[in-house]
Amino acid sequence: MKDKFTIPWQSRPDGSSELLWRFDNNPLTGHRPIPGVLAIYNSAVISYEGAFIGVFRGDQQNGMPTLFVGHSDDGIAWTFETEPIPLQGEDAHIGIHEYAYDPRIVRLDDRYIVQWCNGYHGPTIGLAETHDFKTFIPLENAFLPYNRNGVLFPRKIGDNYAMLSRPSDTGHTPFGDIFYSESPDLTYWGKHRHVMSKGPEWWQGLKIGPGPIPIETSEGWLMIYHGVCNTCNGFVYRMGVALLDLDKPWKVISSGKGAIFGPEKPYETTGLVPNVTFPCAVVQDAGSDRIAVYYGSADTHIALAFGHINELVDFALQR
Ligand code: BMA
Repeated sequence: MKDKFTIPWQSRPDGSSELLWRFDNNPLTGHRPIPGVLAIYNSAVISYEGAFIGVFRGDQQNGMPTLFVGHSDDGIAWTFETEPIPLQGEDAHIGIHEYAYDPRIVRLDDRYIVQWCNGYHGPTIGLAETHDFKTFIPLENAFLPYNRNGVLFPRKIGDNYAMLSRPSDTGHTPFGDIFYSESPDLTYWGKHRHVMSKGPEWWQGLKIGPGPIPIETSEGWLMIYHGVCNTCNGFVYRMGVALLDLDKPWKVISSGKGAIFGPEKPYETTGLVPNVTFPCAVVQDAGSDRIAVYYGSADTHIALAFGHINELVDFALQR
């Protein structure tokens, strides 16, 4: 697998017309992946020094989620550090992380920025900077509570850093649209714009939230996102795609009709929270439009799916 591509990859199975297809050795992680951690899922992975590194959501024995670094040569077999990432800042308020979950990672210039849902009197967006995945410098929380799914763009838009997010509540948030914000310095955020509303399609009728770091294409920013519907048996999390304007990313060029992926396999329909497929990271092959999507399944596992950027763009453009 590693000889041919720079990412984990399997071709689309014969006879399949799926836009995203599953790795046939899913899931990548199981119950109690490291001592004192019940499950690792909804996590961020990035190519790093010829291999892969990640910041992983680990739900600890006491139920509180926090962040762990993981390493992998092939993006499939992972070794996790057993001590959580220390996230202490000099300012006591920056040091408050009642919990930390659903991380994303982006490379910006020569540094890596981790974004996650940070517990600071309710959920908001925590940020930290690292150069080596050993020392992490926490930055200011990006927004007031309550907010989840902070997802940075991989470059400045004009002169500013830019981030998607989903304002929320203190609980399981039975509502939610995607918003856009800008910052000159990753500290002060403004220029808040509405991007996309939940619905009208039923699969995303309750709420939506940005997923992996948006992918820049000639047609626009490809945004893979999660869409949630409410059923008599609880929330169901699926994935959709939309294209955002390259210069004004709060403008939706087009969004695909229908979900592209959802819970089907036992590791997606059964777990701590059934029926969840929650994308947090994409790695892209250096020489092609192939991508590997890392998603959390059933709030219990990390799983992998594969696709082609060009096909997802076509789907988003409904062509
Ligand atoms: C959301 C987040 C995700 C989780 C999902 C389903 O609100 O907490 O981390 O995967 O609910 O439980």
